[in-house]
Amino acid sequence: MNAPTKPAKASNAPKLDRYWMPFTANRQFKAAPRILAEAEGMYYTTDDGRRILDGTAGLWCVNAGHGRREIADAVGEQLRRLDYAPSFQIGHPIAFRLAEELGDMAPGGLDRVFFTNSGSESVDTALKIALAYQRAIGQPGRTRLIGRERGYHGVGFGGISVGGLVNNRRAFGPLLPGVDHLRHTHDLTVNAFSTGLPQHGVELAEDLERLVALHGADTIAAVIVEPVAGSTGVLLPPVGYLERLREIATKHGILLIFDEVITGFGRLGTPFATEYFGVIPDLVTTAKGITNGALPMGAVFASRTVYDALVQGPENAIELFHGYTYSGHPAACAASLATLDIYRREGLLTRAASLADTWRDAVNGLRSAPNVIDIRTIGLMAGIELAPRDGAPGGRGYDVFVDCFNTGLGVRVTGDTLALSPPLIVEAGQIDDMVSMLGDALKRVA
Ligand code: PXG
Ligand code: PLP
Repeated sequence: MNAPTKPAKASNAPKLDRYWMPFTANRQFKAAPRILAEAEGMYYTTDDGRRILDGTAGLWCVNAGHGRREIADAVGEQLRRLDYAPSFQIGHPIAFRLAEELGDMAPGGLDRVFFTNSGSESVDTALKIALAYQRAIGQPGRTRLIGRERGYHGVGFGGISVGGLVNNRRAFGPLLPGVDHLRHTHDLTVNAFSTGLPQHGVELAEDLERLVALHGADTIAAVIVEPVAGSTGVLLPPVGYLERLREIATKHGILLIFDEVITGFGRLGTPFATEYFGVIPDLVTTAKGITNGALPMGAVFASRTVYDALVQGPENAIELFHGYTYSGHPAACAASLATLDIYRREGLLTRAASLADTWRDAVNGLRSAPNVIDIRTIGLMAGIELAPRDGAPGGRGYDVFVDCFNTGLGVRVTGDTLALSPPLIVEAGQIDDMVSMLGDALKRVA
């Protein structure tokens, strides 16, 4: 009898063609995939067993580091006790408990909490609340929404309308009507290599006055900005800029929305950017770090003024015709409560403050690396901007990203700007590792 021929080694590798990947060059990726299989602490492990130092907390969300058992256990327990319950005209305890806890730590005392499932949903929710609020206070003509160039507010129609990234907008038609944009504040001719907030650009807040003059304040419901713009390449607000936006918005009865989907939950060294800058908006959008990235969830924080204006009228009338099937999902609430517990126990919401100087100095060690034209840091966040290649913007940034991935470091790239935003548990030695790996990659990539 012939010995059976050895079967070809079975491959566990999944087929790649059916999954339409988000924000990905699908064909390029599938020709040379990068697959993460496991994660623990500060590291991912790839499907071929390589360790990758997570320089970006996943996508800016895994603030307490990977593989936190407390979160997994809380979610498992919750799913076994109450897997799902509707939140329309019915409640379940854990959503109230979470709102209570979030309210205690609310940015600027905005302690009324609306649950969503992502940053994009938080943004759409906040924009709708702003419109409904203006109507509720007898200003129904205020339907205009103001965003900012280079802003990223997720991918819902509301978010891309007020957003300011052309690639995210141009394929999708006319978007929401009645939207206008402030100019962005990024100007390397005057602000390159600033340490701390950029000194120049406070006058760009006067753009809001310009739009008021153009459209009339009585047509404008709200203005939304990221206190620090993340996705577009870590753009810090010029000194005095957010304060001035607040003043102008208040003067004209315009609600100010801070999109804290990235800056929320400790990224800057305060629980929210609202505290970092000492500027209190009317609405704050969050997501990502609210569950340490373990389950999808977002929350909008509203001031009592906004809430009270809307939650009135006949007691049997629904006050806000808005909500998601999974608003306040029990498992997401459990993940969030366990996450907040870790943040508190380990002091993570302020840890970035104690590391910010170390971080700034370490990342600024890359100043003289090839092609670096600016470095921006705040809290545990950094943008390293590279000169674009002639005629091929984005190419150099992408090549550095791939080189880093192949040599063991996870970075984000947007255009030719690399972003770093490690889990808030990062140690000084790991910061050095990140900078040295990135420095080596910059030397290799022409
Ligand atoms: N607002 C802001 C300020 C964000 O950064 C969103 C809204 C949308 O959140 P969701 O959960 O719908 O994605 C975001 C998301 C990157 C990157 O690499 C950033 C985000 C998402 C994915 C990638 O910069 N930010
Ligand atoms: N589409 C249909 C047909 C639905 O019934 C629903 C919710 O009931 C939605 C979309 C919205 O889904 P979600 O509440 O998960 O955002």
